[in-house]
Amino acid sequence: MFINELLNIKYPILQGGMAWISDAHLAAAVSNAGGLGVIAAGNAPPGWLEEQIRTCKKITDKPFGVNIMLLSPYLPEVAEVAAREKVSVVITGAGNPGKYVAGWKAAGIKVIPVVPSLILVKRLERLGVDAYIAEGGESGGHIGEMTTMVLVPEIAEYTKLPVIAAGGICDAKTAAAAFCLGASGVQVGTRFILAKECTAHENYKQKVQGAKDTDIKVTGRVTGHPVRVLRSPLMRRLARLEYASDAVSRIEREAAGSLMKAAVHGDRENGSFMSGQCACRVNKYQTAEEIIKEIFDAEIMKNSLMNVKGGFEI
Ligand code: TUI
Repeated sequence: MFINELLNIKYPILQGGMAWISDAHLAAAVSNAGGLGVIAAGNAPPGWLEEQIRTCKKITDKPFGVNIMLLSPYLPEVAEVAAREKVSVVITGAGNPGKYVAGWKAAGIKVIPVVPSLILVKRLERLGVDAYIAEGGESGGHIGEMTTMVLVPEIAEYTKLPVIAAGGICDAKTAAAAFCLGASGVQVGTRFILAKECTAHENYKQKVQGAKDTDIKVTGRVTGHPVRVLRSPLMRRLARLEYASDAVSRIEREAAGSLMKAAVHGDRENGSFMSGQCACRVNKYQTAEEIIKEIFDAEIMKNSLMNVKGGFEI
């Protein structure tokens, strides 16, 4: 099954949940354009999430999702807000969502965990999740070790559930490749940072637009939470700290709040500009609708959707 059928949307595309970047405005624009828009809860308090969900419901009558970041200090409370507000879909990231799945399912919510490896799929298979997002390390932010090219077919060959490919997907050719790898849908993050409806600070957008491949780095490997970011003064400080004897605590202290500084305040010195590798290929400011149409109207996508298991015509 393709995920547009599962999620009751027109195109098999999800917008990546990007903390401090994907709010109600971006999510509603993506949903109104026929994809699945996603509000990212990140580290935000439950009141913020509730307000965003209510705003999104006012701007769109289409399904949308909430991304729950499992390292959030407000995890129990934001998990409860998503259930109470009965959003269509909960996507989880940065951990094992095991103990929350039953509660969301009981609220009639579809649950789609991000999985960085097959081992997590094996643990989740019996819990009744609806699909997986196989997210390769080409993605922005917190990443696993595997590449999209290997992870997507590995998971698609193992599970009967739909697999959504993420990491490195930003246009028709990369999306078509994902369907060829066995995906039933794609998740696109970085490209939506340049969506006109995205409220991220202009400095963030400019950094994504101007990024060269050599500007895209991974920091924080020693902390156990590697994070892909764009080159910046903060990134250089964090990279140097990796060699300090008390690296973990110093990196965590220096990085705390830095994503908000970048996305909300556009702080070029102290901000963390998380981004996927495809930033070097993303440079057009477009509406969410233009982005989605450009991907799915391309001839290569039409061919790929028709040729892949039980294909369909958009
Ligand atoms: O979660 C993301 N991307 C993120 S979260 C984030 S906020 C943050 N900032 C600094 C440090 C940590 C988080 C920024 N970007 N993507 C989904 C994702 N999930 N990537 C990797 C994973 C993941 C990792 C381990 C999912 C499950 C997992 O399970 C481990 C286990 O417990 O089995």
